[in-house]
Amino acid sequence: MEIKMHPRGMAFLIFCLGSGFVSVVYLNRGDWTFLWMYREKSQEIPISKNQTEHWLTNWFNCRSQDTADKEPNTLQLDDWFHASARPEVSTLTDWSAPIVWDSTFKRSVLEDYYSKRKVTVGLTVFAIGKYLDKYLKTFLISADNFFMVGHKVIFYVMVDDLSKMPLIELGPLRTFKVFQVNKESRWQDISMMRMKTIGDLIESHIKYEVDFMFCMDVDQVFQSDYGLETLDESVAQLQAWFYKADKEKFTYERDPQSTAYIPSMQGDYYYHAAVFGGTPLRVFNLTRECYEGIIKDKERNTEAIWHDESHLNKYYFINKPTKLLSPEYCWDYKIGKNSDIKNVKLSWMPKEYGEVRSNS
Ligand code: 5GW
Ligand code: MN
Repeated sequence: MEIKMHPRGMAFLIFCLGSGFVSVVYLNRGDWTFLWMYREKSQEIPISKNQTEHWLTNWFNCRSQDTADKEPNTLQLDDWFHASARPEVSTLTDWSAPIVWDSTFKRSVLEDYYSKRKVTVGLTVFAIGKYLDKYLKTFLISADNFFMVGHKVIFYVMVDDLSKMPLIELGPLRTFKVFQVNKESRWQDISMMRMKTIGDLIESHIKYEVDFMFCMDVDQVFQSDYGLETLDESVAQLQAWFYKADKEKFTYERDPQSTAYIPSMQGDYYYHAAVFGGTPLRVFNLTRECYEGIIKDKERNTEAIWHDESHLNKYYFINKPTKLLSPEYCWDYKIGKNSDIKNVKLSWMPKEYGEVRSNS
């Protein structure tokens, strides 16, 4: 028996059990892992000590590469993010979270990092009542074309009528899972109950299936690549109409009776509830906190001014997001020409409230 300390600090215990096979036991971060490596009996070439070492080193390097590949957060901000690439806009929050604008990221570095890790990204979307007829097909076709191209994606689609699910053919690496949900009678509740349903879905499916996820409104359309640069622990979207506004203009909930209350002159940004994301765990925490806030408000007979969005803003005020997306990631063309907006990745569909909200 030989005991070797690997330069990386792992202890190798090598048992040579006859000439038939070699068994390696190694200590990896406190877990004992047993690996049996068989050497073909027919191979009569004797393996010298040096050869064994060489082979083991190669094997170890592959293994440690493999293990490193599964460790999150080994990519440093400087590796992929150029904060100074867009000097005319703000690219860092005061808690040092990147604000991702077009051309602030090195796509090849991100592709290399996440391809090795074989990430799967989830995307939840609700299409209830007239929103199902009007928006879902366009949303899904555009997401198929532009959302995380080249990576595994699962679309979680919540509808109130399964028979109306548009049967579109998705590209490779994409699948959808369709769920039937009840239609709430009040429209405010359709929007707010998404927080409850998303949390339940994370527990039942999403946490087992994806590494990162987004939750989006259906009344939007992808316009160009919406990629790996958007992935992080906790991701918030800057609301297009407010990204340059002063704090006191933000439409936060200002009534102290509501759990979503943010006092005037406080807050960081006004975030858009049409897009939020992160790891399943972080999104789960967000949806549960928002849902609890919504329920407490109902018990107090109050309702926040912008419903789930007010609660989302309160949540991100308390729990700072680790990444922000510029308004290029959820742009409203109605705002008109704006030189900050270089490349729109997702845009609002025209609001035809008279049509889609009637009888809903
Ligand atoms: C209906 C009437 C008023 C408000 C919302 C709805 C509604 C929302 C609906 O009837 N069906 C539906 O599926 N929704 C989901 O909630 C859609 O995914 C929609 O994108 C999301 C948020 O509602 P929006 O898009 O009308 O909200 P805003 O903030 O974009 O105006
Ligand atoms: Mn919307």
